[in-house]
Amino acid sequence: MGAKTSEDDIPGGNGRQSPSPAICSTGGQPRGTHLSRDGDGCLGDKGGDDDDDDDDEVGPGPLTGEGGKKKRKRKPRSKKKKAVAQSSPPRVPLSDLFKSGEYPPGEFQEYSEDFNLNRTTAAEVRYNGRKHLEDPTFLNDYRKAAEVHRQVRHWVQEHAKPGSSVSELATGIEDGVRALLGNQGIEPGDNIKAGMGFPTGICINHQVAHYTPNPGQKDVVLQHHDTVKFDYGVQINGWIVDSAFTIAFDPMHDTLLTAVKDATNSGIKASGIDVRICDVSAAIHETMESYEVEYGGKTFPVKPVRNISAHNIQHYRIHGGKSIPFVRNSDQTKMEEGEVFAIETFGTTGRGWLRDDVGIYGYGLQHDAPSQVSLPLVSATRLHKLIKEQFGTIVFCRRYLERLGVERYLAGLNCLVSHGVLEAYAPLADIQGSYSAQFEHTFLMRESCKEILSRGSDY
Ligand SMILES: [Co+2]
Repeated sequence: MGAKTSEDDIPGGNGRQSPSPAICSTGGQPRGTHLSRDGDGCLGDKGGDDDDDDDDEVGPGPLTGEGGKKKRKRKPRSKKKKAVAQSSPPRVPLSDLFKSGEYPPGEFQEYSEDFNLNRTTAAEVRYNGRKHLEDPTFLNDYRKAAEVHRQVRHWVQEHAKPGSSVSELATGIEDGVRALLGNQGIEPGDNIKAGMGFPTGICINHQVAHYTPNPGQKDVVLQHHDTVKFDYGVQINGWIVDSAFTIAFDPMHDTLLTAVKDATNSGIKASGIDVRICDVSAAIHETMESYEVEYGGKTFPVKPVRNISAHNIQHYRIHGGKSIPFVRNSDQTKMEEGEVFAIETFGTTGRGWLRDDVGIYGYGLQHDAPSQVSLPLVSATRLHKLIKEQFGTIVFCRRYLERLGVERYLAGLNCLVSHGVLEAYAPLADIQGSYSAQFEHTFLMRESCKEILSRGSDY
């Protein structure tokens, strides 16, 4: 999820016409199990069931021949069938796949310079902001959230096709995340323990960020020529993995996707302890503008989007207050040890400037809003209580309210927005006819290295 960096007052909607009513049979029944690819970690040395008697069942094939003798000596199989691989759609809780309770680390990336020599922030200030690092469960939980993200997106990447319904993909992602976390998020407090980090974003072509299907809307169906950006978050105990990728069915988009993926990786590479934001932005900008794309015999520069940014992540706060634009700037703010960053970039063939599209993406409690407010509507007061119990400051969408059985919430939501309790987020779009792409990773600035938690073999 991107941080919008500046206001835009160009009026008017920009709604995408959905080509036809959703007639789509995708998203159906489980197709049986599949083995995860490299990086997904299902069967890695830390994965699988390494805690008990039948480790040797997790092998390349059934035991035959001389293995038979050994087989007889084994304890009887447990009656409950063991899951050793993720299902499709993904429904096997990660706790069943990683019996040791230890989750695979992300990619370790060294800092390019030893910035430890010239720290500028007082040690005590840094320490106070990084107490989470002392929590022994912090890193493992964060890795688990990243593994959930990887396994769910594996399903998306195999499953999303021309003809797929956007709302089925969104609920497919959310059902997958909740199943893998082993938490359906229904009882008060459950969503706060673990769940979606923010509304699932599925943005097509000129829609750049913050579109999610809303109840009652006409469904959108993916087309062959689309670029589709999937941006979703997985959180455990308030630490959110924010990661996004773009898929396209038509190879004409290959260069656009490569450019943006490269720009994101340049931003991650440039990041480090005491590195200035302007230097990360410059690296992103330089990479992005080194590409051009060709559509229909015409050449376009890949423009970085100017009014949305990468960002740091704080506890239960998707946008932690630091913003990293994709264009050159003079921001001297430094990245610091212990911080979590979501480095994302967006490239577009349009103007590189987003305006609010029609509709609403989601809502989030203002993190500094008072917990008691006097509101003119009883329904708003009730809704406020429910939001605090169910989501806290996690950004949510209307679908997340409806699955909790909340009804007739619109007046209450509007009241909470107008009283400054809730912030509403609009979908963001470039000009009609343009194409855009996004890639995003979450990483932790550890003392000795960056750990790119959400890295996978896919991106
Ligand atoms: Co983000």
